[in-house]
Amino acid sequence: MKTQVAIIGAGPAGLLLAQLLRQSGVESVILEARSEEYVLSRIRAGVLEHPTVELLHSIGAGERLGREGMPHDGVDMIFRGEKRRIDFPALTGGKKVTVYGQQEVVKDLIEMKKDFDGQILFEARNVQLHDIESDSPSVSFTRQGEEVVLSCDFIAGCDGFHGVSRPSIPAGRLRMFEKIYPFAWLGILAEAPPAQDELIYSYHENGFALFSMRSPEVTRLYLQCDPEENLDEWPDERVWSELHTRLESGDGFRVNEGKILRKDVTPMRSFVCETMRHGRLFLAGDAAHIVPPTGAKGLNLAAGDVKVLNDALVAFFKGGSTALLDAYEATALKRVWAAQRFSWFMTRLLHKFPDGEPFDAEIQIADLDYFTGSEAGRKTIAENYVGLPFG
Ligand code: FAS
Ligand code: PHB
Repeated sequence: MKTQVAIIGAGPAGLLLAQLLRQSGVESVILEARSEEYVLSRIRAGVLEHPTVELLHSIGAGERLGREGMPHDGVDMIFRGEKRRIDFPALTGGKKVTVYGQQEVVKDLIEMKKDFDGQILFEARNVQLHDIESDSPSVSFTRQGEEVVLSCDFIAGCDGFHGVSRPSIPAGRLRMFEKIYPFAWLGILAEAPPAQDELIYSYHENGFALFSMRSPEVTRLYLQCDPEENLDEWPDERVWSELHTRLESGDGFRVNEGKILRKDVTPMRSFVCETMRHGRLFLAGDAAHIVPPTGAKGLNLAAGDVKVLNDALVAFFKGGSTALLDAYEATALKRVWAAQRFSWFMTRLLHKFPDGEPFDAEIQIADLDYFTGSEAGRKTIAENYVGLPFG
């Protein structure tokens, strides 16, 4: 097999890159370890930034998003029982975000790739990268019992945090940074109409809580919990009781209860691999970085990476220039660190730190009061939340 760009991973990064490359007539093959059913079943991000929405529309992936996506003009933040709103359009010259589940984005992009050239090979096992320091790299894998070799000009490592691409870079060349948080998120998906139209982020003495949604019928909710939390100790009754407690704000708001369809624990870390390029291998998305979801940045950061990578690959294939390829790391990392900063800022602002000192907790309250109480503070949250420009 031969292609121009071998893409490892059919998550948002890999699928979006394939669609962007197609617009410029660049061929790609996506190798995905899991089945299509599994990929489509993963419940992850929920908020699309303004630039991500525009990018999806620009590649023709915005039709269902336009119909089913829920535009949001702001978020509420609660602390000490008081609810304050961040008005996005007023603070960012009209920008907003759109709530549209990551699995819906993935579904739309899989359909587009299948309709175009069908070059998404699901259940590609034992993927291995070869000769990434040469001008003729390749990828070997097993599929339907057959050993296959895919020759290519470039490899895009879009295979997430646990993928094979980052470890394919010589250890001595990897520049990595990591911060592990002393808490996790217990997330539920509930068959219950969202009790209000906008998201709520809540700082509470019991711990952080987030009210979000997926559709007019489905509510998405998160509770700060211990990283080693045992889900058996969280029966539905306890989950709902804790959510009501942590989201209380004296305005009569109360989440609607319903059948819990999913319950899972997501650990929290900040991670950056600054080596986003090695030879003909380019990393994008979670393969290169992880953010705590408090800033709703993970999926959107992946979109930013692949926009920059697409422009660099197209410049090479169409004009033979390597300038943008050589600048990929520096260009992508500028936005990566800006998103890391905001995600850390929101995480530090809103979570209860188990070993924090009383002084730190008072500073958190003072920070919440300032960043939600002053226009300057609200503006810094709004402009980061709706999304910084790509590239
Ligand atoms: P992904 O991990 O989505 O995709 C990588 C793909 O590569 C997967 O399909 C995987 O099966 C495949 N793969 C892995 N190894 C492979 C191999 N060896 N060979 C072939 N294929 C391989 N972000 C938010 O903004 N908000 C959230 O609420 C949020 N919640 C999250 C919850 C969880 C449990 C997780 C894990 C992440 C969450 N994220 C959230 C972050 C998430 O949305 C990521 O940022 C986003 O999926 C990044 O997309 P990709 O880089 O494409 O990586
Ligand atoms: C979600 O809806 O899954 C979601 C929303 C905002 C976040 C994180 C997750 O910051």
